[in-house]
Amino acid sequence: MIPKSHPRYVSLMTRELIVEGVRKGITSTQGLIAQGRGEAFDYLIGEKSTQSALAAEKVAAAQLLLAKRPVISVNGNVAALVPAELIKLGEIVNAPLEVNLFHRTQERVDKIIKHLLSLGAQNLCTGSDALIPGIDHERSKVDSKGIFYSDVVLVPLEDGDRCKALVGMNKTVIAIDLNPLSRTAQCANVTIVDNIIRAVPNISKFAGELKGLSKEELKEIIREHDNKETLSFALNEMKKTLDLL
Ligand code: PTJ
Repeated sequence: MIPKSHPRYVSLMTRELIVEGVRKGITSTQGLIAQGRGEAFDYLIGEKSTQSALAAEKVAAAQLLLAKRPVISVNGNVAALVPAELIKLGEIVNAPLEVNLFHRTQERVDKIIKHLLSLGAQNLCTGSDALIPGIDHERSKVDSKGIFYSDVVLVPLEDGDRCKALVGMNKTVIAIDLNPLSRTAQCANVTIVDNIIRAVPNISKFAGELKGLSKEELKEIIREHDNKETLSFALNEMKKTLDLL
């Protein structure tokens, strides 16, 4: 039992969610390592949403609202950490959730789908009848009416070649990744360098606020965004934390 008074309560409870995800068969054991890597980067941004993260989260909300066929990709880590929050975001921006795993087993896909349904998810893409070209591993398997057909995809938390392949398919990719140097972070159209536990509620909040804007106003928010600049701001924010030590 972790007491609420513990100075690292939130971080420790987040870790517990991942451990619980592994116990339930939702999260891969490799997911534990991914979480540890994320924690290290989270330390470097002060475990809070930085200015550049908030700006990227607003752009992500605008992209999702403007999309014709947005999809939210779900893996074993995010299914353990923010399932209800992803369902809520999907409802706000009218995007289905699609389970897409790197360490894919049909058993784990089914368990994650069941988990999302038990939390009230109503809009799910569950097929795996299409392949993302250029990927030689299991993450290439997608739903022909979901990720394959989408124009904007939110890919939380992965370090792989799928992001590049999706960009190659002319999709707009929004990545959430605490590591600004990862391949996914570097090749996404919009990179949010923030912890998923803060990023998803922030995107939902911005989407709620921006919902009344016109298409032109949303496009203007997107036009002002420069992802290279966002990544360099994120690295600078990390450097500032180190300089303070
Ligand atoms: O469930 P699966 O089989 O699809 O596997 C999911 C993982 C995450 C295990 C798989 O995609 C993987 O191995 O990812 P990597 O290569 O470890 O990359 C994960 C990235 O997410 C790293 O850059 C981490 O810094 C980052 N990360 C980890 N935890 C968080 C995070 N970013 C945001 N919020 C987090 N909580």
